[in-house]
Amino acid sequence: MSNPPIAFVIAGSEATGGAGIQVDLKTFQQLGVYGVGALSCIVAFDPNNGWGHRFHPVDPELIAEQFEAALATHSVENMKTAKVGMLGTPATIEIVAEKLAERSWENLVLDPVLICKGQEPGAALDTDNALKEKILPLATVVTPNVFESQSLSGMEHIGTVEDLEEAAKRIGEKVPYVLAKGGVELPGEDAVDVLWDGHEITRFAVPKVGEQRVSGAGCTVAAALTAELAKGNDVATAVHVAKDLVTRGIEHRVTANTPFDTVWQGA
Ligand code: PXL
Repeated sequence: MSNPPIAFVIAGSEATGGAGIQVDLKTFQQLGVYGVGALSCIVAFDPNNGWGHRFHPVDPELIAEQFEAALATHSVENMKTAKVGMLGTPATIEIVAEKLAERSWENLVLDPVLICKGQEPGAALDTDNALKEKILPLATVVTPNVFESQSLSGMEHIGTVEDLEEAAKRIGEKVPYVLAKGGVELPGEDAVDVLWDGHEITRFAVPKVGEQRVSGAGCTVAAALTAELAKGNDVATAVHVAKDLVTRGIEHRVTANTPFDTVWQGA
């Protein structure tokens, strides 16, 4: 008997099930990948206050202990792929950068969670800057949404797919592969994501499933991409699988009392 492919994730817990490590592990499982994970923070939405974020970082020492456990359990040959989700504070970023650097990862997918839906942009500039400085250089693939693409590329405005492509190329000066996720944010009939591989742009377009944003779509795409890389697929193939899975998951979305429906990874 051989082991299934294994992927490691460091991410936050988001208790409603619509984002964070809950999404990552469900997505891994759906794609036949054994998930291993450490918690960076805990986010508890406040239903009595507009579902605002109540954010609680995990102590850096406890983050280090989780890395110690996970990395001792699965050797380098068996666990070569990692995903980085929400980190949340400069102290968290510092310890995560240090611990990630202890292993040489074949694939390191960074979902650069700068803000979550509902948070104020620019609320945590020091965190954004630490992420760019310490984690971005470790990534082999980065998966920014439109807002994050703007921030990472330094572009003033991204209003079209062409703008998103330009942003992906600029971010690509720092990371080998950039999957910039347009989702439903850009005008047009299709939800378009663009992949820059250092040489060329590939567009991944599927008809939008309604105009409403769905929570967890970005997390799901990045997690599915991670899972497919852990299986040994190349980045372009992995993006195809990720787009298929998230589109199906949005078509079969989970409705809830929260302002956003969420993706059903098991669809
Ligand atoms: O969708 C971004 C995100 C990622 N991770 C956690 C979150 C959120 C947004 O709410 O809470 C833990």
